[in-house]
Amino acid sequence: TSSLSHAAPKARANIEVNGKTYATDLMYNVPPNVLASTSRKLHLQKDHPVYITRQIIESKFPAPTYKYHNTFDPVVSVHENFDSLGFPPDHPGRSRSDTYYINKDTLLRTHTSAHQAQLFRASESDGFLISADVYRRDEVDRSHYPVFHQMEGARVWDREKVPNGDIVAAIYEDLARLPTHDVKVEDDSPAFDAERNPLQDGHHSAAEAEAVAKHLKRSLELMVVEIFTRAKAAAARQDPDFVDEPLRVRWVEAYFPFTSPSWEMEVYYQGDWLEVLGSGVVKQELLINAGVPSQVGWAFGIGLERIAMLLFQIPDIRLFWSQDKRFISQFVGVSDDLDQMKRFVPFSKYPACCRDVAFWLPSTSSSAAGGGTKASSHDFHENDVMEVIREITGDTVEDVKLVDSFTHPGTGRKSMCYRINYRSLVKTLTNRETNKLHAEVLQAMVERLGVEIR
Ligand code: FA5
Ligand code: MG
Repeated sequence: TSSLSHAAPKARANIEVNGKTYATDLMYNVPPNVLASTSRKLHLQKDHPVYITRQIIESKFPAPTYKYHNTFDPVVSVHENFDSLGFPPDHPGRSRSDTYYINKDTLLRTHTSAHQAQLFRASESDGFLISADVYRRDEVDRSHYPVFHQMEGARVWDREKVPNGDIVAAIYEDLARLPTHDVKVEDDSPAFDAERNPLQDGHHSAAEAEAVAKHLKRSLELMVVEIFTRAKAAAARQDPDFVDEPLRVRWVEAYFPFTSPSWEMEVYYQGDWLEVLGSGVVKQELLINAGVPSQVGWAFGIGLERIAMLLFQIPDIRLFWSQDKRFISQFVGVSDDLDQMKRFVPFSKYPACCRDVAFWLPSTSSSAAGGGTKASSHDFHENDVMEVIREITGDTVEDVKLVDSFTHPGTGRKSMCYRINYRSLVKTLTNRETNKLHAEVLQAMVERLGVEIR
């Protein structure tokens, strides 16, 4: 892990992803460890928990109504990832501090929604599911990793194909074909919100949007009930005395540029509400732009690791990337027989070693009105710190937290202090190893971020 070069992601003329070559430019910001993840495809690796989770969710969205797409390439255009979905030009998600760019027009998809437009246009089925790896510059902790997996789902009805053009009747008929469940679902969110989540006036009647919402919510509730039923069975298989808490689910209003109205589903888990997915009524502009203006429908996007962590009680997201037999061997055979599924039994947790890094941000002097100079640090972004740490330490850091920040009253310079929690998943780190890694982190932060260690 300590042999990685300190150099910033090299501006290379060309890079290769899954056998295809792409030209880079000044926007390029993909570190080698992230680029290497593009070949892993955990969702296609039989018996991997991400694969098993995909399998279970797919079982609740059956073919041929839903068509599955699991091999879309992670390299997409800025247009597909953002423009086609109605992201405004100044949306923060577009920035280089949040998104991995290959070049100014091309990036590693940040979500599976990047493929919505192409599938609406293809219009091969009433519904689809897309599972894929997605990429985001983000913080370092037990539930965040720069690569994770999402599943996108969508279902449409066509005004020109349903009997009498009656979308509402057609949706309620399909709804009546879905099973019911007896889980208590809290849903206080208003049907519409005038500002954030208006009815798409001129495109849908309120009754149509509400029918779509009902079908969406029931479909996803059935999915989460299946997950929790299987999770409880897995726990009981290991521990006959296992007592299950009743599943609690709630819908909360949300905002996405490509759906209205929109909701997130949250599940009560270990004392807290956990967001598992985003969803909503598809914005009609997307369907119009895809050449299918007579269709109406819903879409959702779910985090597969987040569901897999609930399903198997996997405590740390880094484990998904582990090639350690002690991890992999626990899931062997499950893909072929889901009724064999057991909870993950953590192997020993190795001790943690904390080190702090305190530094002054670079001061970019600019002439102040009075002729003096004032420090400013507008270029600093926390994700840059996170990425340097990940690149130098590999998967050896469990989390990184900001513990202090202040601005010097005299010089106006800003100081930050981060606490890095070193803990390997596979061995006990010696003090010497930790010190060596930490020294490399400090050096890389000075070289790459221009900070001054305090
Ligand atoms: C989206 O990505 C939207 N594309 C979802 C969507 C699709 C909405 C279709 C409407 C219609 P969001 O950024 O909230 O939304 O991510 C969706 C889910 O991905 C989250 O609920 C969570 O389960 C998972 N997720 C998000 N960020 C991370 C992360 N850093 N690590 C692991 N899982 C994550
Ligand atoms: Mg979200």
